[in-house]
Amino acid sequence: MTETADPSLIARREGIAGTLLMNRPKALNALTLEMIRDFAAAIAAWKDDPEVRLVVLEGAGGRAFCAGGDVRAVRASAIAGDRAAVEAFFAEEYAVNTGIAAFPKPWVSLIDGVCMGGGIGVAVHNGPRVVTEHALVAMPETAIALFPDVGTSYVLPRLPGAIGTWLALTGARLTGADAVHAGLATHFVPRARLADLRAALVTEGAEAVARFAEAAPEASFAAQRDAIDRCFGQASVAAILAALDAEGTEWAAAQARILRRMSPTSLCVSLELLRRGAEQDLTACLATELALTRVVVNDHPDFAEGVRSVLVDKDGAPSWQPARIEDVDPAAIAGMFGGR
Ligand code: QUE
Repeated sequence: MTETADPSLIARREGIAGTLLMNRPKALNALTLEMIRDFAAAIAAWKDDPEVRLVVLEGAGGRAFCAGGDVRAVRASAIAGDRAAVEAFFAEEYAVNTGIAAFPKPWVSLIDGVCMGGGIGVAVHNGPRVVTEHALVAMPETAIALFPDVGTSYVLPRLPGAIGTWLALTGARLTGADAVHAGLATHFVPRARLADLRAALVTEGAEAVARFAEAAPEASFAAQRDAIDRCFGQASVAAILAALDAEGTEWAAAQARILRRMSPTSLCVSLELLRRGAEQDLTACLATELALTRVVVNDHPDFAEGVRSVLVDKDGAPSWQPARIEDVDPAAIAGMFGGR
């Protein structure tokens, strides 16, 4: 493992646990390639070590578990034409997702703050996944013209009804309780109890989670569950927008306005990816995602533009190509999936 004065992933042995602290608090613990390599090293070191009975994963700084991947750095590599750097980032990140899914012991994520994209990827493929009332869980990729990756193209189609499609296309922000009801998290524990839970985990093991868990408050989207399925269960982005218009509610109008701000290409790629993901295992989903990163990140202008508008210039005014959902060419989307 990389040893520096202020490591971005702090791996320790505490009691019967291996503990991992994502430690880039100013960047909401967004994953760098260095952190991803340290994850891979910890997984390799601990998976067959009988003294490590579980892993406890958390984020430093009190505001975030993990905001995603270091997409600013990925954008810089793409703009520089450094395809090898782009490939290394996603290939190694997705290999870590695979390693976590195959990790033969509990992989306990303590999600007490922002958890988006790549942060979901280092938690969702194993468990338990504990959220607090300060968790904020989202898949915001369509805002930066990426797509639901890190194996979420396997996970999202398996959530109840059309919740996964709704999350992926709109980037809807879930509370901790929402994440439990959606199936992304497994247990709700108030922040005030989290330090005691952590102490119990490293002495007793993952069984301690059940003792600290409380009933999650009602989902904020409970009143919209049927509308989510009616609208986001449609076969195309155009049909989803038509169904939202037909609802005639303030909620549906707000969802349509959100979709109209996202990259039109990304909406179409993401919907197709989720439909395919419903039929594939995790390994196949990650392979499809990796192939997609090559064209979406290197060859399409929307990714660099989306990261610019959300994270670099923060002007919230991306210029998409094409700009309108109606102008996305279905053959271009099929081409991004290799024409298959
Ligand atoms: C979509 C994303 C990411 C995002 C916003 C999106 C993402 C990511 C971050 C992020 C946020 C705050 C930081 C940071 C990164 O935001 O992957 O370094 O300080 O890492 O709309 O996919």
